[in-house]
Amino acid sequence: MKISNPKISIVMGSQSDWLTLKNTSTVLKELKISHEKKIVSAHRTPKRLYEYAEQAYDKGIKIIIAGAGGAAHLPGMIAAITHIPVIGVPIESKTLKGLDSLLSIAQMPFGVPVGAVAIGENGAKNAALYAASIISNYDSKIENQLIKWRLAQTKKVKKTPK
Ligand code: RP5
Repeated sequence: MKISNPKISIVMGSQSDWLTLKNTSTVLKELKISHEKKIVSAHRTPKRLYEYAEQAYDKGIKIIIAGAGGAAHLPGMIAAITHIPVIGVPIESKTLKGLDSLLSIAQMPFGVPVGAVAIGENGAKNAALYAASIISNYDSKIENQLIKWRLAQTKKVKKTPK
């Protein structure tokens, strides 16, 4: 996987989020989309957060997929600093099962949008597919990969249950 010029950046608030976000990386690899992976905590590493978000555009990043749990302000803070589209993945938290993460990510006030996907693994996988759909608008190689991926998924669905 070539990561010298990644189109997508996967960023997470903690190492513990990787268990979920590695599913995003897996789907992006299936689609042959170059991506980088970073840990940036909005509250534990605020300077790193600013640097990361400020530099993303100049690095050529087209979409940021940001996963965070609990008071999940990472995606919103990144979206506040850069105009690159941010897809937020709510991590399933221990105490509130990720409802806290989902609401923190989805309830952005007017002016700074974050696209929210489902809580946990499904959301992490869909974030990759959604990002691929957006990039497909101007990248025919990725569009072809996405169409192939979707066809393979359709073929896997049996007509009758076993
Ligand atoms: C958030 O706090 C992270 O996104 C993570 O989901 C949650 C818990 O972090 P750890 O205590 O596991 O590092 O910032």
